[in-house]
Amino acid sequence: MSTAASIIAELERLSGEFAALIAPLADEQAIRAAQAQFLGKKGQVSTVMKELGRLPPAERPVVGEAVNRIKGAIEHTVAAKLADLVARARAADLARVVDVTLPGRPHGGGHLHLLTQVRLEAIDIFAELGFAVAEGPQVETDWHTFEALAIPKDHPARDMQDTFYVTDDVVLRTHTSPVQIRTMQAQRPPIRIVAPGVVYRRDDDPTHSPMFTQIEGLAVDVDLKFSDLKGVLLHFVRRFFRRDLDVRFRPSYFPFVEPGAEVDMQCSFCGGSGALPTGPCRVCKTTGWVEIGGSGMVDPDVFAHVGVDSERYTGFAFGMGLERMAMLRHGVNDIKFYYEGDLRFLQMF
Ligand code: 2NL
Repeated sequence: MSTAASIIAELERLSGEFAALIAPLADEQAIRAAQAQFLGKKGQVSTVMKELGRLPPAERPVVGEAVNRIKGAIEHTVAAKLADLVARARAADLARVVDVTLPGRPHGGGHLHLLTQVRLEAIDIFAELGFAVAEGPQVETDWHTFEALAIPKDHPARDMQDTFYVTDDVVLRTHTSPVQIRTMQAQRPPIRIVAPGVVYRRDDDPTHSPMFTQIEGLAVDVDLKFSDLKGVLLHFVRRFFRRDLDVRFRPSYFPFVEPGAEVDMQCSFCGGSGALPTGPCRVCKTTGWVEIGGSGMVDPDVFAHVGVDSERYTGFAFGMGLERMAMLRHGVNDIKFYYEGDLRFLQMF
């Protein structure tokens, strides 16, 4: 049978037990666990308090007071202990010797992606010749992408094989030509623009990616001739490759130009000789020439679609793949390297 005195004595004993238990503890979790063991709902102090109900009412206040005192003491001990932990951690931090004169750990500086470098450089080179940059949406209407460029319904470029269709009338642009179409609709000649940007085609192999970067140029003015086109591309090649490489034009068909030509330049690997000190040049397959894009004089049908008077104006246009330009200049041999984000590749340039 418990008495008020025996309950108080038991509480005092628990208080002492708690003090002994907590003294050596040095981490917050263990201290909180000890607190729960004594003060929690099923803790030892709670168990003793159940005896309280069996005491004569007159004796309860004395015991209640003792319970509160001991609970308060335990809580105070816990708070003091935790404050001590924080203070010790802070003191340890301050005591640590830090030599602020040590050199920092070097981390490689970041830089622009190779394709970005090449794009900006190409823009700069065309800017020297008076070309401004034009941009437009990557999700385009069928009309701006194909119809306005005189690409007939049965042309291979419209085949589902090549084009990502969003709806029947909306596509992911397969070239940046819709940017030139929009520019000709928005402003009168003279026009000199380059349209750089990503384009999308349903292609995927070591030299083709479903998304790649193009730069297209367009000039519209009175008296523009094929020789102006040649001069622009020759200037570009020599500046971009920093060598007096030659360019040549092979007659070819693009629906939006007439005449049209594929553009070759002398191979930047072997300098046009077809041979390297180590053997035959594999980049140009010993021909000394590599293809870099397409070009031509703007077809009057295209001018008609955008309201340019083809009796008064002529124009030339060209398009190149920037991945290919960077491949030729830096020897990148798989288009995937551009998009994988592998640091071993990124840090090379
Ligand atoms: C290629 C072919 C080319 C054009 C792009 C063009 C744009 C307008 C009007 C006429 Cl708005 N032409 N662009 C012309 C010929 C060729 O690029 O194989 N690019 C990688």
